[in-house]
Amino acid sequence: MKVIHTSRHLGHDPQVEIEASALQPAFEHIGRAEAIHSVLRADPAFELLEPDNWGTSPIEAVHDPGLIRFLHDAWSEYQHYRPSTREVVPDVFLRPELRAGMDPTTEPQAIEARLGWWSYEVTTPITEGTFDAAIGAVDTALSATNLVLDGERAAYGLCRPPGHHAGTSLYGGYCFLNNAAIAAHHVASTTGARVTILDVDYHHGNGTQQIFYGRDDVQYVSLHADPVRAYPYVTGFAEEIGTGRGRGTTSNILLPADTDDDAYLVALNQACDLISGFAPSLLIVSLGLDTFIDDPIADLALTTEGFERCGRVVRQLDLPTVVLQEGGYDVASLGENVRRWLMGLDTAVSPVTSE
Ligand code: SP5
Ligand code: ZN
Repeated sequence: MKVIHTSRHLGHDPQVEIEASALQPAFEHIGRAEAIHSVLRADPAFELLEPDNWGTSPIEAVHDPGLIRFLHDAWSEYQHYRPSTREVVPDVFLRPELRAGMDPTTEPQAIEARLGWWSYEVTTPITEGTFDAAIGAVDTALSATNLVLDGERAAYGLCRPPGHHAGTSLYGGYCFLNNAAIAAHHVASTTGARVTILDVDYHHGNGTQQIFYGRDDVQYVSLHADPVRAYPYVTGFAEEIGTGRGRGTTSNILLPADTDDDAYLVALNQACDLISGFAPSLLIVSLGLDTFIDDPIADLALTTEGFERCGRVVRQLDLPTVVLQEGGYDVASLGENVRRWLMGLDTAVSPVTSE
């Protein structure tokens, strides 16, 4: 299987995170992608390739140009405000309720205010090379997608930073630009094909859902921890099914704490039935491995063998498939978990006995 990877992700280098009200080492860090890269590089079944440069127009087709401009400027502009700041984070959130009953306002000028205009939380810092890394992750997604459009049955994009929490005009949840959404829109808009995004990250992909909520050409199916207990808390409920012409093209399947391999596979088969019903021409998988039993910020109980079974279930859809990396924070197992998921998907990678 062909794998797209770029070292540009090294520019995004957060070191600390406030989690559960305490300052801790960052969960989303360089070592994650390095771990996946070193496992795949060591297996001759995978061929590693660099992404092409796609420029900003596929990004502007999905995101507010103001968000892209802000991400481009933020780190260097913040240096004028506070020189030598390593990781730039908002300390104020400009919620619309601040102007309740008044006219809505536009993006403020001060950099410390613009942070709180475009972001919704504090765990997604901007470091010196974050913008280049985020662009590299989009290029990775588009290049992997292009391999599949050119006839590969499957390809994997080792995207970092991840993307599924980033919305049209919003970044957060370790995500800046929505790699999977940009790839899906690129396919739908350039080929007219119907596309499904299957999101198996532990967390609901609020950004991806928001971007396609009113559209009927891109289906969004997500399996995730029940937002009653899990981040992002306000999206991902079962009754969210899309709106207008998009009604019925969003599906959320909620998982209880401690869901194991067998229970997860039941839910994944349900998701696959919904995908078969939509009959897309291409599948994009938002692959998060934070459903793993040892993940430090999650509470499901999938195993490494379970991930290979998941890949096999998705293979039965028999669709051209682009797999894009999202979350997964148990770095010791992350590379092997990705490898086994991809082995399950691709018979060419490792012959799998029939079910
Ligand atoms: C791409 C992705 O997986 N983003 C996830 C962002 C989650 N950030 C907030 C995590 C809060 C975790 N707190 C749960 C406490 C369990 N110890
Ligand atoms: Zn996640």
